Amino acid sequence: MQVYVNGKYCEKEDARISVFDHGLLYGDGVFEGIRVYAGKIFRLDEHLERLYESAKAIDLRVGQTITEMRDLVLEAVRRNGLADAYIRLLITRGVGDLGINPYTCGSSGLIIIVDKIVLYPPEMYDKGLAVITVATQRNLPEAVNPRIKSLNYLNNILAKIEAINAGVEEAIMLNSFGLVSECAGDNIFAVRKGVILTPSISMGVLEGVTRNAVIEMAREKGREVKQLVMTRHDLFIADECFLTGTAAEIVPVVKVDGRVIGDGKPGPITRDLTETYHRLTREEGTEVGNQ
Ligand code: PXG
Repeated sequence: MQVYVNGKYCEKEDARISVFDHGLLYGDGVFEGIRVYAGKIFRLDEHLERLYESAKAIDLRVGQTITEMRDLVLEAVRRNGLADAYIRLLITRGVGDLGINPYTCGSSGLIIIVDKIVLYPPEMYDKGLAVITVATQRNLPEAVNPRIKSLNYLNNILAKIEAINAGVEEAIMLNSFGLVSECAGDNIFAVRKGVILTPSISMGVLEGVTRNAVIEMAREKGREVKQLVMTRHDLFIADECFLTGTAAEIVPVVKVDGRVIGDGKPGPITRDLTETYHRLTREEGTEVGNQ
């Protein structure tokens, strides 16, 4: 594996950064998780756009233009020679003094990891997940806005800890009004009477690339999609529920806080969207090429 770290490629064991990088000291930075399917990068430009928007929001001045970043990502994938992979792209604030002042930092840091994708067990997709609502609230948009995909994931990690300790794999997080926002590492959807529902971005949600793809696919199929205010009640009475994310893709949810969703099995709309999503990820995308 060849990891790109601040201008150089190195072996995994040698992929290191300074302990004075504010990315490490304060979680001051932004990142993306991107998939490569059959030699094509899925929605690369959407991921890059979100990365640069996240950087902009925290006034992180990225040392590369978006076009240069695109070329660096393509080069990193090519070098690693994997047709199916997961790209972790990180921009850190860079090396600075020990104080939190980000403006003491020099140039931004850049790390590109291209690794084999660890697929979730097939049972998770066949049987569906049980999830719970956790006590840890999603960050206030007025604090660290969940729209920023920042290197500081403690809010999500605290939620994940609660879920794991309760014996389930994912946590539903509510915002400070007690409304459904998203899961620790995925967006959430419900289906009721054929209509697809998901919390609107203003509920304190990351605008997931997979979320956008699902909305687009569903509308192309002629389905109504609503982005709205959702409560736990909307999940309890849903016919279907599923989660979306780059790594997990589309995962059916069959139990929420002990309530069985629909008939307790992944629903037909979830299965249909999953099939279409698989086709989409294999058909579209930016060719990595081999030059
Ligand atoms: N919400 C949050 C909070 C996320 O972190 C998503 C939604 C889905 O977004 P995309 O663009 O991927 O459809 C994410 C992204 C993990 C892990 O190990 C998950 C994410 C990022 C990093 C690690 O579970 N999910």
